[in-house]
Amino acid sequence: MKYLMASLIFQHKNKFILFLIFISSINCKVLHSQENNFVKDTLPSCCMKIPSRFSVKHDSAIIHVVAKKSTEGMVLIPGGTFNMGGDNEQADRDELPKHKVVVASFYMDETEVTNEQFKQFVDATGYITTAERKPDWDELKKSVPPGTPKPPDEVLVAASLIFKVASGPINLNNYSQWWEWVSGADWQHPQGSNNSIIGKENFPVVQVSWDDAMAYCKWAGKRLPTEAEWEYAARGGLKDEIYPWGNEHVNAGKPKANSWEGKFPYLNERKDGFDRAAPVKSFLPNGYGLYDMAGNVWEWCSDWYKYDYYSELKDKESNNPRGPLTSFDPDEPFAQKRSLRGGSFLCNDAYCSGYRVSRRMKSSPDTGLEHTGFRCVRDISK
Ligand SMILES: [Ca+2]
Ligand SMILES: [Ca+2]
Repeated sequence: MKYLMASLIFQHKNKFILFLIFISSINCKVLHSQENNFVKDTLPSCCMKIPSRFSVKHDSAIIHVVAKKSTEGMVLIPGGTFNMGGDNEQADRDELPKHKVVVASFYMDETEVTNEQFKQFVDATGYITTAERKPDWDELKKSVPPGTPKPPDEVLVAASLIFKVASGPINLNNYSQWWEWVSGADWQHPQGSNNSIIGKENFPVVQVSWDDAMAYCKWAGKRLPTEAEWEYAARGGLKDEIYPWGNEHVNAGKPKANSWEGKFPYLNERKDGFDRAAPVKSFLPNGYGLYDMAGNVWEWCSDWYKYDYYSELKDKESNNPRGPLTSFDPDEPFAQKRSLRGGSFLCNDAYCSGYRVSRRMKSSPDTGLEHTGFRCVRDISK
């Protein structure tokens, strides 16, 4: 969501407040009025988006050190065939149509990558994450509408996006009301410079971009899962069910995932015990032994995001699909985006219902957020 660049005009102390009138209006009104063949109704997507940050030059290719290859902390996901895509009436257009997919066996991290694991990577490589680098206007302007003016230097600083609780009921079409661009926010300071991960070694690493996740995977001798692998694994061996544990609603019975109970984004009832991220393994695993495949933090996948990709795969059996060759999100047609899966501690039925196994999310590969992390996979043969 590169459009936010033109909209970052307010500064309060060290916090830059996202002022996304441009974005919100483009997403829900202008695009709608400019409707072309692929946009029939932008509203559902408008109600489940997450923001993106500024571009920086990528340097993940400099990672040469490779950790000792191991499947420790991973589980074997036995290959098979499944129906990929939406399982209930909450399914958005990008989850449809359901289509048959064959996935080969692979290993998958049983948890989201933790702060402790990511620290080992940074200590070994000296890697500097996207959020710790100053945004690069030359990169950024490639992804914004032509003619977008360069923002003032004071907003072109190392920063990232953190969640802020709203004071009361708000229009859920404007996520600038609960996302804030904060100087000093990064993986070691998920909520800004006054916040740290000390004592949270077993929490999922967040504020990491897709580029950061790819760099970690390269170091670890692993890779990011494809969307097909991720969804197949999330289903845990169940067939055509809504959640990793079956069809019982996320808020019914005992807590099954770290989500948002109550009224989003201003009243969190914390019935699951956590108002933000939780330590990994705080809830029961799915049938494959995978934790937090629903909720806690979103997880980057390797695929480009293209909203109508599934329509290319309908009525046939796809063998280990790797995603589309190009990205397209009609909500933000200038931005190239990667896919995210699984939902986060912010998910609820009123907004994204991201804890459903088929829910797809998207953001630009240089984006880090307080509710976004990743986990890795490894091929059997390696
Ligand atoms: Ca929670
Ligand atoms: Ca997760």
